[in-house]
Amino acid sequence: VYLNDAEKGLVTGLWGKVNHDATGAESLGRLLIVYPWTQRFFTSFGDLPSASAVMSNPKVQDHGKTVINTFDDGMKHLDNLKGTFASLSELHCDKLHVDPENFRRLGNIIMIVMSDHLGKEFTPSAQAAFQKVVSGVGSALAHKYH
Ligand code: HNI
Repeated sequence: VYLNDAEKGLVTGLWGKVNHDATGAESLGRLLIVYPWTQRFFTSFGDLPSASAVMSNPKVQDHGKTVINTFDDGMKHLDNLKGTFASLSELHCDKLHVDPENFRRLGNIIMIVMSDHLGKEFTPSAQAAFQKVVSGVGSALAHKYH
């Protein structure tokens, strides 16, 4: 994705202000609640009978952290997202069979969670810059699909 210097500054500045682990855990939990059919990928997480059970599930939280740490890696390689996520794209396609639409869903949820955490600081310009990042990560993860 192409971000100009102002957008890069905006994105990295705000990303530095949010708690990454909390953002990852909350985002994955919300994905599983808002799009409940995504739970079928995560049978190893055990029973997820209610929204509060999802949000407090330690495996959901752990995996959310794993995902967001990788996302963080992407933030450091905005000029080469496709290369950075190439093998993860293969994994999600060939082994995990995750519909790539879910990358877009999760990206949008990450933005909602950031907006909640940052409040007014998450300005329209910040949202625009972040939308490029999450869309870029989503496309990179979908890139090796066949
Ligand atoms: Ni995803 C495993 C990164 C979105 C389903 N995923 C991983 C791992 C990383 C990762 C890292 C661990 C790989 C390994 O063990 O080698 N996933 C990411 C990133 C995004 C993402 C960066 C988007 C920003 N994954 C999604 C989505 C789904 C998803 C949207 C499904 C809805 N991922 C999985 C599943 C696994 C997984 C399923 C295997 C989990 C397990 O260990 O059983």
